[in-house]
Amino acid sequence: SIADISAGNHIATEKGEYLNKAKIADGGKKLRKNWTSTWVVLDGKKLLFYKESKQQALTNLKPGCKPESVDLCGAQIEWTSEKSSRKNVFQITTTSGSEFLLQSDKNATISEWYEAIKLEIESQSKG
Ligand code: I3S
Repeated sequence: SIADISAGNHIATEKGEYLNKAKIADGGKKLRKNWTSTWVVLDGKKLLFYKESKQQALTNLKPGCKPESVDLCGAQIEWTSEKSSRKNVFQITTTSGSEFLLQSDKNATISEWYEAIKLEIESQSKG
């Protein structure tokens, strides 16, 4: 789904949706897996994970309420059936050694996200 995100005079059309997210490594260090439902926005070269709800993410521009921002530049994306017993899981690995699993029970939803993120990563690598 597509969300229109308005920030002052700036209106950007971005892709936003709730996905299940688990961060499994940070800076190369493995983390204990903890799945959470997160509002995810694809913003060009960045993937944004909001802790708050969609509505808060769309309207809340208060300092200190910034989303976790993942740099997709040079990142890798791949489907995985080994990192989780859940279906429809793909993994993003960043150049800084962070690893994220994203999952949705809806096939169409997760495929859309996989393709969108993959396209973004590939468009960057062409310079
Ligand atoms: O790869 P794991 O350790 O089997 O992942 C499971 C754990 O994260 C588990 O939490 P606890 O370690 O607190 O039990 C989660 O509840 C499970 O959902 C994880 O497995 P799945 O297959 O759902 O990713």
